[in-house]
Amino acid sequence: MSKIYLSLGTNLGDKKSNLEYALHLLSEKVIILKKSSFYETEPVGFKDQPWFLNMVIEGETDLSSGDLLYFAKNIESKMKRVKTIVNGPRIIDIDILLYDDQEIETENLIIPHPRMQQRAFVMVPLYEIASDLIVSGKSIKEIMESFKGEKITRQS
Ligand code: PH2
Ligand code: MG
Ligand code: MG
Repeated sequence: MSKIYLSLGTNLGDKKSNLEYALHLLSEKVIILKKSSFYETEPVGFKDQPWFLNMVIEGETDLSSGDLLYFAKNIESKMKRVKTIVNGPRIIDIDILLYDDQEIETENLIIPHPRMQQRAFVMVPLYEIASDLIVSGKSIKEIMESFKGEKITRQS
């Protein structure tokens, strides 16, 4: 079994149901050990779109990193994700953040996720469920110190 961290995000339709359905589909091949709260987050990258609902999970899986990517992409297709603009609106996005302590760089997968350290919508929920985690040699607290007010609120 490998320990994995995934980031989930959605900004179309019933966002909470989208996350819950994605978790349900993920649970077919991923044992979900921890779930962060849901976070309402300001869009990063492309501003003119609805706010996102984001969360992070910790899990275990027998899938290889490549198979996990394929499995996650399959869930996105099953949920009818349509690719429009880069960083644009989506019904569901499932990104692999970490896979054990591995550093992976293939044509379609880089782990640790190359942008995770810049994104409050990833690091804040990750801190909630794994405050002691070290990412590329840095504590999450250390990483979060460089954030500049990207708006994010935990849903009650
Ligand atoms: N995902 C992106 C780009 N921008 N912004 C927020 N707030 N949440 C996301 O999940 C997100 C984003 C690309 O995957
Ligand atoms: Mg993404
Ligand atoms: Mg993605």
